[in-house]
Amino acid sequence: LHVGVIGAPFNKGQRRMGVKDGPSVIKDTGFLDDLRNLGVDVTDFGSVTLPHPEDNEAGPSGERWHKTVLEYNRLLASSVTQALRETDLCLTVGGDHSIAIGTVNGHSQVNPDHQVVVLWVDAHADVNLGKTSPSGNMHGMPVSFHLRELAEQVNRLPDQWPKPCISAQHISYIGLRDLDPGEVRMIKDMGIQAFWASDVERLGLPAVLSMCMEHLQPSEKRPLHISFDIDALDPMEAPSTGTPVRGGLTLREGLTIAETARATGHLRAFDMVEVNPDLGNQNDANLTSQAARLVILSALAGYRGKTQVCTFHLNN
Ligand code: DIR
Ligand code: MN
Ligand code: MN
Ligand code: MN
Repeated sequence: LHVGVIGAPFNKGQRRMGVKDGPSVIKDTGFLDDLRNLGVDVTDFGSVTLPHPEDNEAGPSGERWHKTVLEYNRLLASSVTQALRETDLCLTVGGDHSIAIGTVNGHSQVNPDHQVVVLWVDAHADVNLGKTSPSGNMHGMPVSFHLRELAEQVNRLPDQWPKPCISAQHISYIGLRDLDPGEVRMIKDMGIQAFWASDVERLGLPAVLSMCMEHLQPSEKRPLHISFDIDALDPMEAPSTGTPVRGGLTLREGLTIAETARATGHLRAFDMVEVNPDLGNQNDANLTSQAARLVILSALAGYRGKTQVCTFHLNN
């Protein structure tokens, strides 16, 4: 496996500036060397940053930093596309979750005959429109930019970037527990497959993952993209994040999601977002960046505590 790694130290999708340091604290865990030691071929593509000063111009529906968020994501998207032309899997480390505007778009640009399918692991649905968002923060909106069903309702850049690239049937959620009223309605109206934290409890994670994979059908022509918001995990295990919500997934469940995605053989892009080392104390920051490291190592190398999980084990 050859992995391309991109840093996305971006924080204008929400109001807590420390999330910009997510990529550096996650890199400081040494996960790049861990991946190499686990036999993964790693190319570090460095970080994507805007070449000009940021512009706080809001969008037509009050989307905060609209222009900056979208311009940043256009740059990021081209890096993701480039990384995927040269490697097998692109890992993007954020930054806030608005960076998934660029990662999913960039992944979709790699091969026009392929349909990207997305597993969104998050306490939140991130499907707000400008007009349904109570906060105006664009990290709560990335999914809306990608959905064909919402194409007419999203405010894009003047040249209409980004174009939608998935339909409602191409995305599943796991871990939901804090949605805005407009988001609940849109998910229901579009028929998006959504497993709340309570569904994981009720049905068990293996059943939930089977239904997700059955629904998304990842394959050569349906490359899998995982967008993993660290706030999907319970704040006991990942406290340093901007919008923690209690009653979340365990780290063990996060690792199982990552391993199951890897075992499909069709995982092509992975986003790790919303680690903010400024929030909480040093121990909180360490817990959170280590949780991110372990989820990444599981997704890319099947690592779980010194032992690489083999496909045989997962299938039996
Ligand atoms: C909320 C919070 N739904 C919003 N979203 C977050 O601002 O749109 N996403 N925190 O991760
Ligand atoms: Mn190669
Ligand atoms: Mn999110
Ligand atoms: Mn979230």
